[in-house]
Amino acid sequence: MTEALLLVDIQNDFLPGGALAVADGDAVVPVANALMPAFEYVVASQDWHPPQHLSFAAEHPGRAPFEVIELDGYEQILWPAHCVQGQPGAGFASALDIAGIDHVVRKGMDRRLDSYSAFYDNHHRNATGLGAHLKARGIDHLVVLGLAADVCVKFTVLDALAEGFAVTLVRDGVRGVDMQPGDTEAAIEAMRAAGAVIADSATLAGAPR
Ligand code: VGL
Ligand code: ZN
Repeated sequence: MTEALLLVDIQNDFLPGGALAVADGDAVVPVANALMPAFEYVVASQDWHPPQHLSFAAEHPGRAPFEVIELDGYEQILWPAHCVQGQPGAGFASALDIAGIDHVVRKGMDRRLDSYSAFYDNHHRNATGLGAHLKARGIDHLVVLGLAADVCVKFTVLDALAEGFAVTLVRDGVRGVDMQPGDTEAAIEAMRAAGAVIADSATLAGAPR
C-alpha cells in the first residue's frame, strides 16, 4: 500500500480564538507536525470561501450561526463567516510545519455550495480533484487528521472510503465542533463503521514503513 497523510482544514479560524473555533483545536498541530516526516506525501485541505459564501449566517438576515436553513432544497447549517479567501483566518495554523506539505486542495469556493469533504462538495455535484490526484500517484491508503472531526474530517473520511481508499483516522489528531454533545464520538463511530481504522499517532509514528 502506498500511503499519504491528509491534513484536513488545520486553519486559524478553526483554532481557539478563530471565527469558528474548535475547542482544543490547536492540539492537532503538534500531532500533524510529528507525523509529517514519516510520510513521503502530505496533502492539506483548506476551506477557502468567497466573502459572501451562503453558508455564512450573515448572508441570511435574521438568522444566527448554527441555525439550520433550507438552501437549494438541502439542509444547510449556518456558520459564522470563516476561512475567507486570502484572510488570516483562512491561513494554515502558524505552528503547522507547512514546509512538509506537498499538495494543497482548496474547497468551498462556490458561493452557493458548501464543501465539507476534501473530495466533493456537499451534494457531490463537483469533485475537487483530490481523488484523481491521489490515484494518479498510486496512493491507496490515507492517514487522516485535522478539523473538525464531526464536520470536514468525517465527510472527507467517508468520501475517501467510498472512493476506495483505505483510511486510518488519527484519533488524537482530531477535535470536533460538538454542536450537540457527543457529535465527535458519533462521527468517529460512523467513520469506524464505514471501514476506517482508528489509531493513535504514537503507534503510527513508531510503526515501520
Ligand atoms: C468546517 C464547518 C464549516 C470544517 C468547514 O472544516 O470542519 N466546518 N466549514
Ligand atoms: Zn467552511
